Amino acid sequence: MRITGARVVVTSPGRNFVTLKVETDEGVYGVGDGTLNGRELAVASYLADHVVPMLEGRDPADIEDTWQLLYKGAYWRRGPVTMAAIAAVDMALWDIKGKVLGTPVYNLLGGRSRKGVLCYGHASGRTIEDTVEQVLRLREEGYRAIRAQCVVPGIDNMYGTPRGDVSGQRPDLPFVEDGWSTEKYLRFAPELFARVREAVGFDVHLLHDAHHRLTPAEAGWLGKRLEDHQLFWLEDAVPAELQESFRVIRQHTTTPLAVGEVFNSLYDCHQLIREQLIDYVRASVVHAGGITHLRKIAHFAEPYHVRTGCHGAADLSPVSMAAALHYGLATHNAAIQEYGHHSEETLEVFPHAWSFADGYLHPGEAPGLGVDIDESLAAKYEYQRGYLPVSRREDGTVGSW
Ligand code: CS2
Ligand code: MG
Repeated sequence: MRITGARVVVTSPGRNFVTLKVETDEGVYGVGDGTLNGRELAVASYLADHVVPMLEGRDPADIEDTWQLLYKGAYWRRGPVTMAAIAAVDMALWDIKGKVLGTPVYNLLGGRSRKGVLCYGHASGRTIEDTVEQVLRLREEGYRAIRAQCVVPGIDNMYGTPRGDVSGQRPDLPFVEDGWSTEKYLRFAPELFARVREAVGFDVHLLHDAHHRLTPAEAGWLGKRLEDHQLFWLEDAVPAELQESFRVIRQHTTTPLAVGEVFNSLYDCHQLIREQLIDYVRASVVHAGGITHLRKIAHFAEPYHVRTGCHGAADLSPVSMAAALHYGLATHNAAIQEYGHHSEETLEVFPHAWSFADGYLHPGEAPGLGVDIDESLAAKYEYQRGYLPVSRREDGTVGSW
């Protein structure tokens, strides 16, 4: 079997997705996700203009060799664009391999390690009462793990809360500017979790995303005050470019730490793992080089008691979700999968075999990844340039959104 070509499909059913379709001379094709929120066309061009010509004529069965060729052959290694492009190829080749062998990809990764992939839903309220209500609703829907986020009184628009009036939207900017106050947030977060725990008890895992906004000392302070609420994890407490900064957090708190949805290779987290500075790596199949590389991160992490909890917000496509669930079902130290809900039109564009039941996600038994893209439907949703918001503190200083 030989690869005859590959097509990049950019579609925007509510938000932009980049999908790679790798075709072969025996009619079998595979799909992969290359979506990089806010920079989608960079990956689309990287694939179409630079990667696809390298694939033509190759044997799609040679997944590891193709990965190494695209990684080392680029000379300029790593980075979010490169690794998302490699990921798209990698997912597509695993999809083809499963289809050719007539088996779901998880069977090619060692088979089932669990009955289903524990997942977490999103409760995002405007008030604490609103957030509590959403947590209780999600528990009723069967979720065993729930992330709780809430608007902090006095902060206009912020990450993880329902977008009301985009008060940060300035006519002269293509992106929204959110507000931020660490002081107000630190005073508020412990109260949020006291109220949520009081309402939901301890039978449900609670998670929280600080979204890169604290210093290590602030994160240590917050983690200590959350310990009695037994969070499953406190995510992205601190930007992790300086991996050693997590030593400060670890000195102050035993609240489990998760980081890394922005990581795109093992090199971004090997110190965090080696020094056991974190409990969960958040790297995803689309941003960290595909199933092939994500497994290497997981296998490196396993002896250090570090598990994975893959990013899975709605800006990662259903193709990513499918690949993540095959990875998650088979990988011993895959602990939990984020389950961001896609729009109805997105789910129609990407027919899939994966499903949710009783707090777990299942990849399904279809050969390959069990997901596809309906290209005629995809063509109805033109690309629309979009930006992630930017965060500014009360004095106007740019922060981490
Ligand atoms: C968030 C994401 O789900 C999460 O943990 O950090 O929603 C993140 O903001 C987006 O994926 C960025 O594109
Ligand atoms: Mg996050």
